[in-house]
Amino acid sequence: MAFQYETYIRPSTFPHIWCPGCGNGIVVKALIRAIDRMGWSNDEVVVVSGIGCSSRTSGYLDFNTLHTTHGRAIAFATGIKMANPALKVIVVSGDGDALAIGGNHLIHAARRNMDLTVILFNNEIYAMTGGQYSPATPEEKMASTAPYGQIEPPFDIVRLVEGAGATFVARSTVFHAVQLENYIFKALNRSGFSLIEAVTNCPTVYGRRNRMPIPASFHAYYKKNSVPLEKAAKMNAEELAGKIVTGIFVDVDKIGFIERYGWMSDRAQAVRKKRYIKGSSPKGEVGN
Ligand SMILES: Cc1ncc(C[n+]2csc(CCOP(=O)(O)OP(=O)(O)O)c2C)c(N)n1
Ligand code: SF4
Repeated sequence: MAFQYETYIRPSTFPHIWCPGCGNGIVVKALIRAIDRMGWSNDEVVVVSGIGCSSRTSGYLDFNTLHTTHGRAIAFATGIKMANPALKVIVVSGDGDALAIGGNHLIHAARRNMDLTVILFNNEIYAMTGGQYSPATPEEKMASTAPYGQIEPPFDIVRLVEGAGATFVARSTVFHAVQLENYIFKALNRSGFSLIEAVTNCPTVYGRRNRMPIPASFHAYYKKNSVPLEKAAKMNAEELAGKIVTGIFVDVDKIGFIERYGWMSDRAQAVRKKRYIKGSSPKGEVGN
C-alpha cells in the first residue's frame, strides 16, 4: 500500500508557503516517514517550531503543534516535555532560529540532555526575512547583510551540540533523503537530546545571491560534495574544505534529563517525608 502522507498533514493549511524547489518539503517528508516507522499515534507527538520558512512545518502537520516565537521553540518544547514526559516532543528549527536568537536554548538543552529531538533545517541563511546571514552562513557567501561576502566563520553545528553534551548527533542533506529519514528515525528512538542537521536548499534568497538559483544545482552540489564520516576521517583539512561531512557523529547512552529529574523528585520527597516524621527541618533550611 502506498504511504499515507494524508494521515500526518493538515489539508486546511495548504497550499503551503514554500517556493518551488525549496528543500524544506524533503525534510518534512523524511520526518513524517520516520514518525510513521515509530508507530506513534498523532496524539502522542508534539511538533514545536519557532519562526522562519522551515518553522512553518508545524502548521502543516497534524500532530499537537506549537508555532511559537523566533528562537524559543526549544524552551517551549522543554516545558511540554517536563509537564508530560509521555509525549514525544520534536523541535523543527531553522539555522537562524536555532543558532542565533535561540542559540542559548540549544546549547543548554544539549547540556541538560533534555529529552527532545531537534531537526535543524540548515539552509545557511535567514530565508523568511529576505536573506540576512546566519551563524551557519559559510565565509565568502553572499547575504543581504553581507553584500561583499560573509566575513565571519560559521558554526560547525555538529561539533557545537556535541561539545554541549548532546547524545545523538547526525548530519545529512536533502539529496540523501533516505539517509535523512533513517537518522531521524534513530534519533526518535533515543532518550536524551538528539539533533539532526538537515542540510537543505533555499534557491530563492540564498541561491539567487550565490549563483545557484536552480534547485537541482543544489542537489548536484550535495551529491558531489558530501563525504561520509568514515571517508572524511582519512582526509586532511585541505581536502575537506567546502565538503559536507555526513553521518552519525555522536551516539552515546546517557541518562536523559526527564529520568534524572524523576530520581531527584523521589529523593526530595523522601527527604521531606523523613523530615515530617521527625518533625524537624534540615539544618539551614528556612520557611518550612
Ligand atoms: C524576536 C524576533 N526577531 C526577529 C524576527 C524576524 N525573523 C523572522 S524569521 C527570521 C529568520 C529565520 O531564519 P531561519 O531560522 O534560518 O529560518 P528559514 O526562514 O531560513 O527557514 C527572523 C530574523 C522575529 N520574527 N522575531
Ligand atoms: S525563501 Fe527559501 S527557504 Fe523560504 S520557502 Fe523559499 S526557497 Fe524555501
